[in-house]
Amino acid sequence: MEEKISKFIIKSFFEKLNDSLTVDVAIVGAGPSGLIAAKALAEAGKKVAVFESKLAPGGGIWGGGMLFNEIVLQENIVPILEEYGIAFRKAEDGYVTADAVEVASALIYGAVHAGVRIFNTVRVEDLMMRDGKVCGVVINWNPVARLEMHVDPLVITSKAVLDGTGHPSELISLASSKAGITLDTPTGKVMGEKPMWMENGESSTVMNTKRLYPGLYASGMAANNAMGGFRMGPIFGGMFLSGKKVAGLIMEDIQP
Ligand code: 48F
Repeated sequence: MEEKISKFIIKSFFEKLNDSLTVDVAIVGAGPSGLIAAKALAEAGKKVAVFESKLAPGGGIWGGGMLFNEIVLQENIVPILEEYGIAFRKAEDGYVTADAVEVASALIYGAVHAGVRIFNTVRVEDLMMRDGKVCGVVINWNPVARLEMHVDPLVITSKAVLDGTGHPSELISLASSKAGITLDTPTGKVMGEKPMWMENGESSTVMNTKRLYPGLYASGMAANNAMGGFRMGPIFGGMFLSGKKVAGLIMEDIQP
């Protein structure tokens, strides 16, 4: 019995992994913008894998503001909440609140249900580039990285890579520093996130969501860090719209 249970897990997991060695879109980071982009792309028929370094996907959603597990969204996001079946409560001045745990779990389920493969505890540690284009990600188990074990990684090839790693914009930063490429930012480099300014941060997150190099896109706080946008805390409308926007940009670029 015990042997069979282990075999079932190994077989199913390796079927998933094998089938994800080449995807249309590799998304790095399962925060709100990455998860929303993943679902939209999968629903449009794209093969999508999400790599998340933590055990639990969901990024910065779970803890709401300072561990008060409620998040705030603008009323124009209500259609997206309804798309996911997420309950919300009206606040004042055009805002609604939602339970952070419900939002995180709905976005995760929404992506997986649409056909996205989420690989948790997997850290993307590098990019693959050919002929002036990003064409894949280099992965390893996050515990391997954290314990600084000297273990070589595996590679996933893709038509597009989305940096949804949040505040550090890890892949964009890596592409700039290691590969020395010129990003599509005002300076050609990572601009760095500006201090807290909620209103401005919300709109700039959507504006800053873009392709920064052929094959390489940024959403959410990664886009803000790359483009020098403002920080905005536990208000999430910008993250949702950023995910939708980047999915559209990627779809335009990778249409067969
Ligand atoms: O930061 P995060 O939630 O991404 P986001 O979509 O949303 C930001 C908001 O949550 C919040 C905010 C709202 O106003 O400001 O911060 O921009 O999630 C990023 C995810 O990426 C994972 C990380 O564990 C987190 O779950 N991640 C970061 N680096 C890597 C990674 C990496 N190298 N490989 C895999 N996952």
